[in-house]
Amino acid sequence: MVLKNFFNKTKCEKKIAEESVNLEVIPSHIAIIMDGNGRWAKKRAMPRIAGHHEGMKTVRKIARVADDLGVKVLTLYAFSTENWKRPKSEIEFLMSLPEKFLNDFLPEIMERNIRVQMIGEKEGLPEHTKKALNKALEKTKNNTGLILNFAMNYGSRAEIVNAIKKMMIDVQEGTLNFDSITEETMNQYLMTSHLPEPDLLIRTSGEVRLSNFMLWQLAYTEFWFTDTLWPDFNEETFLEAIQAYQKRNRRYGGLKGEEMY
Ligand code: V07
Repeated sequence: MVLKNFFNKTKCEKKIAEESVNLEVIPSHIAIIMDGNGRWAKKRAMPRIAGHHEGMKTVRKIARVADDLGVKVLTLYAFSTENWKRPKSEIEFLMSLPEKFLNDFLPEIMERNIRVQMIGEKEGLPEHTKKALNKALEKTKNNTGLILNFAMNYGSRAEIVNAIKKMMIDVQEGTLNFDSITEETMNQYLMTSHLPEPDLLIRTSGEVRLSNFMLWQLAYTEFWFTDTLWPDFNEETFLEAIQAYQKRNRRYGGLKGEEMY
C-alpha cells in the first residue's frame, strides 16, 4: 500500500506505529454526515459561510487520507433536500463550493486516480453547479482509485420512493416480474446500485440522527459519532473512527453472521 503525505502527521504516525489502527482492515465504504460548520463559525463570531468554506478544506484533507489508506468509497453528505430551507445567500454560497473545490483539487484528484461521483437529484441544482459536477464526473470516469461520492440534493426517502416508482413502471412494462422482486431488486433501483453498502457511518458535531441519509443502505453499517465539528475533523479523528470500527469488528469476529446483526 502506498501511504503518501499523511504519514508525516505525527499523531497518525503514532497510532499506526502502535498498531492501534490495522492497515489491513480498512472499511471499504465510509459515509460521513459533515455537521457543525455553522457552529464552528459561530464560535468564532464568523459568518456561517466561513464555516462551510473551512469544511470544504476538511473534505480535501479526508479525501486524501481515505485515498492513502486504501478506502474504496467515501460518501459525503454535502447538501440535503432539506438544505433548500436555508437563507438564499447561504444556499448560493454552498452551491459555489463544488466549483471552488474542483477548481483547486481536480488536478490532484486526477493525479491520485480518484473518481468523482454523486448521488441525489442533479436536475434540481443550479446550472453552474451542475456544469462543474458534470465536468468532474466526465473527467474522472475512467479513474480506478477511490470513489469520492458526493450526496448533493439528496434525500433517502425520495430515493426510495423513486426506486419504487421505477420498479412499478418496469413491472407495468413487463421488464420486471412482480413475484421476483427481492431486497436485491431494491438495491438495483437505488442510486447506490453500483456501490457496496457503507461499512462505517461517521457523523460529526454531536448530533445523533440520520437526517434522511442512506436509510436503506445503512441497515448493517457501524455508526460512529463525535462531538468534533466538521471543520475541526482531521486525519487523526478519522483514524479514531476507523480504530473504533476495527475494535467492534474484532469483537464480532468470532460470531456467525446471524448473531451479528
Ligand atoms: C460543501 C463543505 C463541507 C461541509 C458540508 C457543507 C459545505 C465539497 C463539496 C463538493 C461537492 C461536489 C463536488 C465537489 C465538492 C461541497 C457542497 C457543500 C454543496 F463534486 N464541500 N461541499 N458541496 N460543504
